[in-house]
Amino acid sequence: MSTDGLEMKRSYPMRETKKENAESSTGKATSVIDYIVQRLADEGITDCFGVPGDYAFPVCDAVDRNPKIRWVGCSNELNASYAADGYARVRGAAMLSTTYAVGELSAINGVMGAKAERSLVYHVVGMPSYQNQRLHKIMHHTFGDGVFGNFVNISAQAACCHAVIDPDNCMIEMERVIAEARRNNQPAYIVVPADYARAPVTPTEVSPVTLKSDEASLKKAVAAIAERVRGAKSIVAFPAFTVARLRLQKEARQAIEALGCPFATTTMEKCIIDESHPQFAGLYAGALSAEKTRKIVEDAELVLDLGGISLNDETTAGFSGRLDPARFVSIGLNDVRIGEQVFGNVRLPDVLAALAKLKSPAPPYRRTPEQAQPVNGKPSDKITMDPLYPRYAAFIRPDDTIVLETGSSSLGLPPMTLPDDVQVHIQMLWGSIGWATGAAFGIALADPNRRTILITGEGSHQLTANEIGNMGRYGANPIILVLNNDGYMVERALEPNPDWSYNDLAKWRYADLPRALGCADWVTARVETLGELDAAMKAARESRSGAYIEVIGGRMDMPKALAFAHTRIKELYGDAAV
Ligand SMILES: Cc1ncc(C[n+]2csc(CCOP(=O)(O)OP(=O)(O)O)c2C)c(N)n1
Ligand SMILES: [Mg+2]
Repeated sequence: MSTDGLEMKRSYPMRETKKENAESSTGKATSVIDYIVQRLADEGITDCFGVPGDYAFPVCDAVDRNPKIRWVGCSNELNASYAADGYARVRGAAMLSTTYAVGELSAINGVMGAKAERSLVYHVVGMPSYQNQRLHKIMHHTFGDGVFGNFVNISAQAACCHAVIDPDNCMIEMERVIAEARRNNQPAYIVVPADYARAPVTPTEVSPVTLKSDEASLKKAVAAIAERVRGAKSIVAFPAFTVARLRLQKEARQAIEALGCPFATTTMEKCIIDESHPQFAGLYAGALSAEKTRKIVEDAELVLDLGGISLNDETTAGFSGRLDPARFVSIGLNDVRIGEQVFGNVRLPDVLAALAKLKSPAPPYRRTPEQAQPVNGKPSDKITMDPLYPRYAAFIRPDDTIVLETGSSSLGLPPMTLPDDVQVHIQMLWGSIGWATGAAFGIALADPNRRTILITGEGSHQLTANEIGNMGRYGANPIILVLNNDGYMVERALEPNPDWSYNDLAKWRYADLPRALGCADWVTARVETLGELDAAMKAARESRSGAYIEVIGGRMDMPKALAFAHTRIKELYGDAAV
């Protein structure tokens, strides 16, 4: 995000701008909604994902006439929220626009996911006019009770801060929510009555907040970390997913290089630093980790958590690891915690910069490079998981962005070593299926210089597959790999009975979807053998437009990690499940 705008004082009204000519002025003072949209554009946002609606017309109009932001129409609000989440992960922040109640409520699951996984989405909602609210009119998209605040309270739960905008509070509230959203890197909910949206904004002098550490607190925190580092015979660092959200990968790498210690990642941080890095100790997933990785992590005297890793049931393979919280130094976005000591008001970038100046007495770690996983199988072989994931890994290139869906795919691909300069996005904590298809759209638009590769199961894909139409419409050219294994395999694996009817699906003709959804120039294929898969992947790579490959897998053919999860049903779901 550009921070230029944050340093200067703002004194408005600006002039209303027209899309055709950014400089032209109608002579009218800036409207509330033009101000809001421009202020978000100042944050570096160039696309607004959403679905229009009458209460939101002022928002949509303002986006349409603002020369800095493009309207990106989505098939529904859930997809739009996923797309905005994906876009924010790449660009630092995103804008989502939905209409009152029916729209915003449909978006809520996606915005909640962005909150859980710290992705900064500005959710801007248009609501019935202040006049009609004041008169308690019976309006559409309400319960017909003249009450207008009940959905605001719900949407606000999906954000870290919110503001109900009027002309007088607009400028102050915008600075407040932007500062708070950036502080937490979580969504902000901005709701504006339609008549207020069109009213002129009240000029107010505001100073945008710059997020800086408290110097004294930072000094103390760094001294305390340095002491722990000096006293530790072995250290392991965990760069957290938040490092990627704040785009601090370089700073985290520099800190790790200065310390010379090994670093590990959980699946949420897959490829956050190149996996060829000599200090990379491997993927940590509790008992599912390689033995060497597990020893480095679990035996380390000091665990440096850089950004707040999420040791949840998914990243730890059902809490199967042995991690002692007393050994942790936890560096969050805004504080540092060491045992019972908390240093508040210190920012992650400042702590990382200070760590890059520390030296550790622990012997520097250099890993022994391993062989890449071999690509096996004959062209005539049916596609099974063993040869599938090494093939995907060999197919992935530097500059690719991988979007991984929850399901068997999110267990199959992560153990593969991937090339340098690959980005991986996964929604592992919130885990809402369908996310990856929607997010892939936002991710593809956020950085068209990288090739977006979506890897999803067909069951998840059914939730949001209609977004493919908009991928074609807006010129995104992802490669989509859909594993069709005749149902919700991950669920079949997590239950004693794999044959419950609720894990079956309608049998779609997946490879026909792009054509039906308006992407007639996409490369499409339905593949059953390894040879067909190889040929289709080659064609996909060569295609300048999108590509869609339906990969036919076995109904119960699962990656190793999933078979392991099957043995930990009790830890995952409690005694009653077994
Ligand atoms: C919104 C939502 N609904 C339901 C679930 C529960 N769920 C988790 S994984 C999954 C099935 C995924 O199946 P599929 O995408 O076909 O992947 P597979 O494991 O078969 O490869 C379901 C239903 C969820 N996580 N999110
Ligand atoms: Mg499936």
